[in-house]
Amino acid sequence: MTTRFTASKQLVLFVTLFFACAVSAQQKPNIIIIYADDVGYGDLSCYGMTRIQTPHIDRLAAQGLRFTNAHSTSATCTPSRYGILTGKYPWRQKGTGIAPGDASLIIPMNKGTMPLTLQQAGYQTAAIGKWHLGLGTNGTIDWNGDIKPGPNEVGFTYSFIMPATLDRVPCVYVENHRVVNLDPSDPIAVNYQHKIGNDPTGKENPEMLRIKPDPQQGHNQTIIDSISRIGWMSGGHSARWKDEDIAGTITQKAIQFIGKNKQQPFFLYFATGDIHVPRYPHSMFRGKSGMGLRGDAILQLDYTVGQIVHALDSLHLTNNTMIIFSSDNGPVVNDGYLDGSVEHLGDHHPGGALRGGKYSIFEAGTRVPLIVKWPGEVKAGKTTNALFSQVDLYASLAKLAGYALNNGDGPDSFERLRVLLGKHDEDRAFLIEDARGLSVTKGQWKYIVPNNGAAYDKAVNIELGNLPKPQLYNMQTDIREQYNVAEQHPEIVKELAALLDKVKAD
Ligand code: NG6
Ligand code: CA
Repeated sequence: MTTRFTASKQLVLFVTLFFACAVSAQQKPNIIIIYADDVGYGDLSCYGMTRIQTPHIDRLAAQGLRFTNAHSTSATCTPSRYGILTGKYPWRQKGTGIAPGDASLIIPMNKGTMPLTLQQAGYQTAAIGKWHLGLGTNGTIDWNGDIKPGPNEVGFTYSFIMPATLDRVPCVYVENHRVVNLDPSDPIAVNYQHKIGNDPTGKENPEMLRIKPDPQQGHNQTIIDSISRIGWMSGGHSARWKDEDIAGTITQKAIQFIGKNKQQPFFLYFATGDIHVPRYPHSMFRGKSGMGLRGDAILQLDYTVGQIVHALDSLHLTNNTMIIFSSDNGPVVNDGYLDGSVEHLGDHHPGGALRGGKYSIFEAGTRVPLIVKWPGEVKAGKTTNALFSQVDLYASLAKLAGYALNNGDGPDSFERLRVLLGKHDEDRAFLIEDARGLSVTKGQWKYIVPNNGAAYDKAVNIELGNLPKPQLYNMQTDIREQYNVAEQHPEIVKELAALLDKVKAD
């Protein structure tokens, strides 16, 4: 009798605990960040693109919140990714510029990161897609053995990545610590100083190429999948990716991860290769946009977003999943390959009404699309002009997960969950962006710190915004940064310069 009583009490306790866990697990929303590459402010039809339609991304906006003044921390990829994942301005740390394909891991392992914090809050966490934050330590990566430290050492429980950019060797996927499909008898070697191995290069064998590199920009080293890249690679032939399969491959991995974790909270950092160069989307999209390969890549990106949304719908996860869509930096049309995108651009402005583009301290360098969808919690169809920075996602998502940041973690990340959920339109107190130099935006004013960089990059045809004297723009009346009013408002220049000095000293 006593035994039976105890057993049934245990059962009740077990059932209660089980439901308690199930309920609390359900209460924490899944989080997916879809981080596109080089998508400009004006590149999506919900942000004014008229030449092609991006229905799946537009639907996110129609069912969620669309930001019109959201920024990546930087005008290139590596630093923006560093900023979003660590909640720290990349310019605080040396070596956070565009990373070569054999760079060491630049995210410190002894500090909190967005994925680590979410993991501690009970999430399964995955990095799938483009990494470009370095791997290994001290300049050594064992491509044929365990590749670490990497994403799994900074908070991701699962990773399936392209190590750097699509235009940099090695052109292989790395799943957790290992190159996928590597034949040990054909080991990989990578070199960024000189040629290694016998694989043809773009320089020596241009007749083998499907897309010509721009002679002004290099990209004429080892040929992988009929496209020459930055850097030399030998071996690993069975592991090399096919460019047209990248989007499908990483989307499948993302959907598998979602399916596997459908009963517990998950965080997916899904970094697409689109629309970075070299652009060689699947034949489903090639030639379909009428805008050349860049437009075709936008169509592929949109389709990818649709696939993720569809997977969530079929698994009944839609209502409990927050999707954040954004881009790592502004647009570029010719970023090293003569792929026809310049010729087919026509009247399309990838940066919308904004000046500059990728690499630029002008607005189009970092003001990017940002859309948040979470049915029930985020009001459908709202637009906000709140000044917002991706560096704040870390603290905001930690708050969402019910987890307080440890002291010193995410030092530049402000908790702005209410703005992210569309419950408030408050501007960030100030915004700091970096390209070659730094800029500070506060309220209507944007101050660009004097610097000696080139004003214009001819190879990519982008105004970089560098000037050896102070620049001040009134973003409310002059969103295109046409009229430098620094001389008329020396007190504002002084105030913003002092603000920057203070933030630097923090
Ligand atoms: C640049 C490359 C460009 C691209 C970029 C990184 C040259 C001349 N240009 O250095 O092709 O790879 O780096 O892009 O090498 S990012 O979006 O990953 O920052
Ligand atoms: Ca990028």
